[in-house]
Amino acid sequence: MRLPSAAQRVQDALAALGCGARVREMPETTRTAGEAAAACGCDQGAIVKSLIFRLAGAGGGLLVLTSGTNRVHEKRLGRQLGDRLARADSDFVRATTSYAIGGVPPVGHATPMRVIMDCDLFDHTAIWAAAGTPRAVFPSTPDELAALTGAEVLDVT
Ligand code: 5CA
Repeated sequence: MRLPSAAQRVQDALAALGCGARVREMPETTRTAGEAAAACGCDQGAIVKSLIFRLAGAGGGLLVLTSGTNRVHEKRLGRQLGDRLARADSDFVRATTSYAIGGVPPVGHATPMRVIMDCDLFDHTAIWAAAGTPRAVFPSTPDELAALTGAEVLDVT
């Protein structure tokens, strides 16, 4: 089956990283973590939210991979990183990742970014992340995702 070009770019990025995961286009929307959990038939906590923040001090983006049921404590995470996290608007997200909000994947971005991963994702054996479009996802495991992204694992809540 042919993938939309944004999802194919994620599939290509995974392959280039030596990862055999297969991107799937779901029949239903996976735009939000709740919708993605319903479509994948998994716990919402096993959905990976790929969130982009702006580093107010250093400039540039920060990718935070968060469990689908968690909220990032921006002040606390900023303190841990020695910077201040600002909300990224949709233009910033598109410019830094080359994907639109709702389909931002954890890999294959336009700009390499520092990556933080929520330690709560390690409570799940199988996890699902967005793959470029609001209907595309790919399966992974916490260890694999951390290796693929070079993430630093932290408590982000
Ligand atoms: N495909 C799903 C699940 S894999 C997904 O991408 N979920 S998500 O949570 O990672 O992406 C939506 C996130 O984008 C929201 O949690 C929110 O942090 C962010 N977002 C949504 N609307 C905006 C907006 N207008 N500006 C900035 N960020 C936004």
